Amino acid sequence: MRILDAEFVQGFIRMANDGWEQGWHERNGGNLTYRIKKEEVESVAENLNRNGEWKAIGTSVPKLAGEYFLVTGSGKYFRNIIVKPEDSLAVIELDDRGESYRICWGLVNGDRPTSELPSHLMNHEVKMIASSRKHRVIYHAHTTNVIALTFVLPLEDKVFTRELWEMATECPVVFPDGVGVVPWIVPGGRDIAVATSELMKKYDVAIWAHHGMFCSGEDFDITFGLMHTVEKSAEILVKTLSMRPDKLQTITPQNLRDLAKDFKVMLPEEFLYDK
Ligand code: 2HA
Ligand code: ZN
Repeated sequence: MRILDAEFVQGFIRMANDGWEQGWHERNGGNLTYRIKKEEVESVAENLNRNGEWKAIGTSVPKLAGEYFLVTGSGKYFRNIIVKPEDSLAVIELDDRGESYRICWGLVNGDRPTSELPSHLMNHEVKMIASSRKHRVIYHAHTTNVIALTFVLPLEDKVFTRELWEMATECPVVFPDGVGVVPWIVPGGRDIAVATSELMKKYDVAIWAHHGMFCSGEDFDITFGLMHTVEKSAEILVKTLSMRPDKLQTITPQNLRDLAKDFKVMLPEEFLYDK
């Protein structure tokens, strides 16, 4: 099969373009990676070159040894993915120790995978284990309203989780584990990768202060939907705070407990504190 006809490639391109249309990917902002299923790798095998040069990932992800990923390229613009995917994207293979990768397809103009490859792969490793191999998508976007909130709310998991849950009734159901917050750290390196993957053991969402968000999920719909839900909730909070700094009424901790019961989700009590 022609690789661009494969359903997982089409789904990846659609999700990337949806993110562009949301306004989350100015210039070369953001990155997306997908852990390809074995049968999907086999279905496009004739497109893959296995003679590329091995390059260091910059961190070690031994549990991901031998896995294949579809990834965005470093410096590539999300806006261009839909028109020139073979220039913007790559399929990479990891070596048998999870320390190096090689490009098997794409990046035809000789570029590198996303600058956030260490963060993506460390998050993939953590989420693959935590979800019994179900999670396959890691998405980083520059979501405007979440970023704005990182200037005015304390950078604490319990504050962001509770505020975002209160802003839309669907939120506690969509992200019942809450959200984690990473303080400002230089992007692209191992330090931010370690801090993010530590939070991802507990959450599917990590907010990077003054930068953006990381989301993890089983497929493109779930992961895009998660990013979209969190960012929409942040937008409502920004609007609310802009109208008046205190809320006249809100969804209370008891409302949240009642919601959890009916929707059969577990909301940790640590987020249901009295304010
Ligand atoms: O430019 O978003 O975090 C890509 C990024 C780096
Ligand atoms: Zn970024």
